[in-house]
Amino acid sequence: MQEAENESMDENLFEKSVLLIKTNRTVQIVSVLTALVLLSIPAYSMLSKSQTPDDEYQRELEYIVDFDSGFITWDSNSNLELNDDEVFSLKLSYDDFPEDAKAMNIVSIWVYIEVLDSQEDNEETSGLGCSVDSGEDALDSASLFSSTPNSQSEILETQYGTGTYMDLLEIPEFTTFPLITGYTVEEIEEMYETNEEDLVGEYNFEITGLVEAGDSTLQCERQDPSVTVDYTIELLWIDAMVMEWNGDSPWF
Ligand SMILES: [Ca+2]
Ligand SMILES: [Ca+2]
Repeated sequence: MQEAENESMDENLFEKSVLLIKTNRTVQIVSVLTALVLLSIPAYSMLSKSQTPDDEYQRELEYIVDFDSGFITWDSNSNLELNDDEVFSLKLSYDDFPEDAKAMNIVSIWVYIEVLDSQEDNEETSGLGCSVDSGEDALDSASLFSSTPNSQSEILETQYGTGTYMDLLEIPEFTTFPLITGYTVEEIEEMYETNEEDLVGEYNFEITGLVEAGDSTLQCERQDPSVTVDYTIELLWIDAMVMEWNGDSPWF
């Protein structure tokens, strides 16, 4: 009889609680919030787990970067003969990269020209007085215009030889360099890698011959038909190796 009474009381209490929840707005809100908090505990745990990957601890460490690097020839000509003001134009694209270059991390282009006439000019002389006084060669020149897909361009001019690097990767700068800290190894490696979309586009190279004949002398005419240029276009690749700094590098 006592048990039946207790069961009856429990049922009444339960019904009253449900009724209270149904009728009391404050209790409803508190119940909903409690449920949300309970539901969000596993969700929050999963979220915080995904935001702290296994390599997160690497940000606390210090690193140094060492590089392997090398050049792959893209185009060259050691005997490009140009008349005065003649322009040799070369339009290339990423598709024209050598196959082995496409597999490497290309970070820069090295362009070089050399005026071969500065060693042995091909000036011609004609006239009766040439055997007495033929005059002297005048140095020829060549100019080089280069542009890359990342809107870099440069003009060089030389009587001998000159070259330039056209960077395709913005080399990262660290205030703590040569030590690097605050990043994971993967993040540092990515900073030293050129994205393929930064390589796609037009690469233009124009070499202009600037021919100069020496002054003619009495009864000896001087003429210079051409200038011969040697040019080389090389692709510079790097492979960055990120190593944890252990305090005994030979660099210091
Ligand atoms: Ca000359
Ligand atoms: Ca010449």
